[in-house]
Amino acid sequence: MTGVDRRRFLKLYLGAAAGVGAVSLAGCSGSSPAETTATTSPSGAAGVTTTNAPGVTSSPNATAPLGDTGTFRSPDVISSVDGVLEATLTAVAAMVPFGDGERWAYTYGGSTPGPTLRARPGDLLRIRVVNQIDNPTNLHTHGLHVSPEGNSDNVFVSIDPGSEFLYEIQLPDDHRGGTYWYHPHRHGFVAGQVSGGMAGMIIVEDESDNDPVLAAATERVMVLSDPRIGSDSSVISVSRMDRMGGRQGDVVTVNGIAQPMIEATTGTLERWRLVNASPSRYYSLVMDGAPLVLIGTDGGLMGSPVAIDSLLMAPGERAELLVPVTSAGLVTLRSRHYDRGGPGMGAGSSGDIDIVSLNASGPDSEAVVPPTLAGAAIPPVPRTNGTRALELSMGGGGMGGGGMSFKIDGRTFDPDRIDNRLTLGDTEEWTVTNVSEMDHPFHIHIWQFHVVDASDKSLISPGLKDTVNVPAGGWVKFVLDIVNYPGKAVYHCHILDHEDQGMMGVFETTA
Ligand SMILES: [Cu+2]
Repeated sequence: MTGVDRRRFLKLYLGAAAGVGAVSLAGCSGSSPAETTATTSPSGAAGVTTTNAPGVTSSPNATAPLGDTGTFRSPDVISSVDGVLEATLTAVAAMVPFGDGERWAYTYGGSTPGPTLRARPGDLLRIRVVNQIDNPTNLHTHGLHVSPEGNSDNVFVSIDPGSEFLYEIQLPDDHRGGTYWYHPHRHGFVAGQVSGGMAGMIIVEDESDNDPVLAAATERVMVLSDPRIGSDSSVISVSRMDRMGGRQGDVVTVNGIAQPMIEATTGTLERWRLVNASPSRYYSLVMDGAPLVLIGTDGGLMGSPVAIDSLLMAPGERAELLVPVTSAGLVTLRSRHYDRGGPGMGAGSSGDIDIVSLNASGPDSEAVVPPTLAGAAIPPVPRTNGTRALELSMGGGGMGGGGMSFKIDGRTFDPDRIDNRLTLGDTEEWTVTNVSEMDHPFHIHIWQFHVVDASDKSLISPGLKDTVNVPAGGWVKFVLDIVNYPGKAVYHCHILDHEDQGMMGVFETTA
């Protein structure tokens, strides 16, 4: 399979710098509400009756959600106070509300997603993780530029059932503002815990958030997940085929709610912070009823908003959107069919599904998307002094998938082996090639990078990234500035079933 037949993100409307510019988006209504599917009425399906027996492959949901639609709800927020963010994240299995009933989930303190953590550059995150589930866990602060050692963002920590661990994660004074997230990273248990519901957003606010347009916008946190729906822990049991393809859930949720509805008034701007916290599912996002305006990526805000017609979000990726609410009616963020390849028939495909809708009321009114965002800028691509090549591959297997292996540079993960040795102060261009038949999102800890070239040019991001899709049979080149933080950390495929099966490598950075 090649990238030729794929619809990809960042088909820029912007031919010229004028682009989105100071375009007034008043009256821009896109498709009519009649074209959108019924997102306001509950679907007839019961919310909690579909239980997956262990080992049974559930079909990707291309149809109505199992739960009824609900009102949009934000996760709880824990903010730093006087430079310190104090939080306790208790990993515990619980029944959580879903539709008219409940579903089983892994939670932080009874909630999925966990609380949103809001901090500022220079803050200390003091996060106590208490493990009350029956398998080991830990915590990764995905995207943060922090130390990977000790009790900082150290994925080699293991917190056994019944025990706890205190993380102290120091943000540097010059940390970029942006949308980051946290989730367990205990090798071998990651896909089950994240698919079960253990994830939450981290927002770092900096001066770029003081832009008057952004400051006046209504901010929404959107944690996209796709849980399997059931009444016990069998929902995190998966078949070999699920593990090969990467498990997909029964229903797509935003902050735990299927197809939530936002009520808004015309003349306002909405700022949506999205994270794809699904273990394997890709979202190919389009917007009906409003333009799709990208203002930020994994590594924070870009200097200029970019109008796009679709946005691919692989697992682990974040995006910030600005949604102008200009006329009464429905605005719907929808994910279209996307085929990420796979060893089995349709293992990695996702059908069309509505993600979240906004119901606007009021007279037609302007909502102006600014040409630039004050204080937001992407640093220039630094000059490189070295190159490095990595290869993603899948081997073995065959019919039924027994023994399929997931490798980087021909090896599966070994925490005691250093796969790449890096030197502080270097700037390298990495080429990650995918010789397998399915897409793999590549994620590196500690740093953000500049995607400078790719086999599919639509993957060249205008913003900083820590996770990038590497298409089946394709490649991606990025520039990595190896600044700060010696120590051992990892890069890996963010299809979490693949990571758990060893598609991960260790790098060590020294002075
Ligand atoms: Cu993968």
